[in-house]
Amino acid sequence: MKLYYSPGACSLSPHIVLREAGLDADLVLASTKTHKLQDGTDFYGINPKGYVPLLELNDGQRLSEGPVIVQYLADQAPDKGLAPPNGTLERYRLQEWLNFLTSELHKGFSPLFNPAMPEEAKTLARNKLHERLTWLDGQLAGKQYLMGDKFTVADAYLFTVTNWGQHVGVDVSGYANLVAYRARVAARPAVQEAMKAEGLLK
Ligand SMILES: N[C@@H](CCC(=O)N[C@@H](CS)C(=O)NCC(=O)O)C(=O)O
Repeated sequence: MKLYYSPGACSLSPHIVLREAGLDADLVLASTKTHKLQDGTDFYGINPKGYVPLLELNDGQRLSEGPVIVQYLADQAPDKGLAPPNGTLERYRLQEWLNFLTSELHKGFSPLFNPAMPEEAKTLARNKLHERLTWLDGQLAGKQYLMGDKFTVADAYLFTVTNWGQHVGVDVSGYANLVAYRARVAARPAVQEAMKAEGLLK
């Protein structure tokens, strides 16, 4: 398999999941700014949507959309328990988290990375994110991970998007449960390895 990624972008989530699952994949850097690979190949020719993450399967088929990719990867290593079995209510609970993370948090952060976005709009985006993070912090009370005691693919995603706060003026240090949770996730060997491989940690 191949994972097209950009350092620290939302593709860090499937990257972490690959390592948690013990699966093999080549990492291919695709710039989110130039939309080119390192050898100059136009990334739009590989993913017409132009964004990472993109997973190329061993048979050459390509899968996009982070929340789908992480579930695919989890299902390749069912013994690792990174996603509850398909068809169970718990699987829908996981999807409930993934959908929240992608539409409310991930895409809530996106305007803050856009240099053309007016400051007023950024303030509104930050306020909305704080509303979501306040709720999320309450959900993490008394829990090791989003789904309870077990790390799932949703945790790789939440960790990834909340890393962005420091770069775009969304201070998460006041959310005590989230801070403790982030430290717990950051300490996982697979997370450390993925961050090192992306040059995010020394
Ligand atoms: N809906 C996509 C969104 C992916 C996305 O927003 N990727 C960003 C990085 S976090 C990106 O590659 N942006 C560059 C672009 O859209 O041109 C998903 O959930 O995977």
